[in-house]
Amino acid sequence: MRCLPLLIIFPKPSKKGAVFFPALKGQVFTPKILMKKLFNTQKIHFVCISLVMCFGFTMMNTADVDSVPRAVPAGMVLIPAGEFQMGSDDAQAGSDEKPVHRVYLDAFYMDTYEVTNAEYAAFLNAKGKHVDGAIKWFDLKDSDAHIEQVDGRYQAKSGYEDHPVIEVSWYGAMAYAAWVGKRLPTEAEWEKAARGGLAGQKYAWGNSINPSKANYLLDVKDTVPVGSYPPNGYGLYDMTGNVWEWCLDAYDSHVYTNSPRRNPIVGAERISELIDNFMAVKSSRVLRGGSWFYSARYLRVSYRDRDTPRITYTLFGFRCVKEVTP
Ligand SMILES: [Ca+2]
Ligand SMILES: [Ca+2]
Repeated sequence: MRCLPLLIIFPKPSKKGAVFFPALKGQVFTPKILMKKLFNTQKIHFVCISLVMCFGFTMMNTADVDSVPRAVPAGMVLIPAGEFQMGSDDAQAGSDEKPVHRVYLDAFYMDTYEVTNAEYAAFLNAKGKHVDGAIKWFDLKDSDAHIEQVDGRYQAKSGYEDHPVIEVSWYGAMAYAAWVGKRLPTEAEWEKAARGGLAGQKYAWGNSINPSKANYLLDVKDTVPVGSYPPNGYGLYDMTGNVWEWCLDAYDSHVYTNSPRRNPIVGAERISELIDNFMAVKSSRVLRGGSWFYSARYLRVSYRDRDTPRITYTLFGFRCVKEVTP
């Protein structure tokens, strides 16, 4: 649209270098006659003024477009707005993955990697605690935990700095997300991101899986540093395997039968309402993506797991998203 004003009055090329100006009633000019007319007719003055105004308008409009903030936050990937097919009807799909249905999501940013032990330790140090009242954010005493407390400071255990944090409850994931100015993904956001722009595929890259593509089925028997396997089509790592990832939503096995078409969230009217009151949440929360312990069926992008938000487990971690603001 920015080019339209220029197209309306721009002279059309003609034979032998002559030009045709609609504003001058269809007269045809050679360059020599044109130069003479340019300084002698009021009509040409009008054309010149119009050209200057259109140039200014074009530059102003270009500046508007370029000034729209579109910088992707560090460590995140832009997942574009649009529809995708959520759920699965393949032979391995559970009843809660059906029916396949269309969902529209606004654009959002998603963490490139699962949140690491080093990142989570920084959060615990900032808060000076790993328990909030009676609720554990992080299970420091579990021998599986990869964060320890040394001289009152939290730190990743040696060699586990870049591994995904585990032994973190849903509350602990929510509190971390708020601290970094992000939030957990909705279940729909997680699945769209995991699909990497592909439609109807089992995994983040296609329909087949082997141990070169993801950390699963006890191939390594532990978490691995985030980003150890190839990314999906959106540039996201470990959406399949390594650790299960907490989502924002309550788990509802029947929700796909009447899911809202746009930006669905389960268990609250609005995302902001859920975030503002998250410590009061009691119902099970969705987990996605499978883990290093699980078989391929559970790593499918449409597979839906859930657990109580209080649980801290050796296979559960998370990553965050951030809304795109104009
Ligand atoms: Ca994962
Ligand atoms: Ca535990």
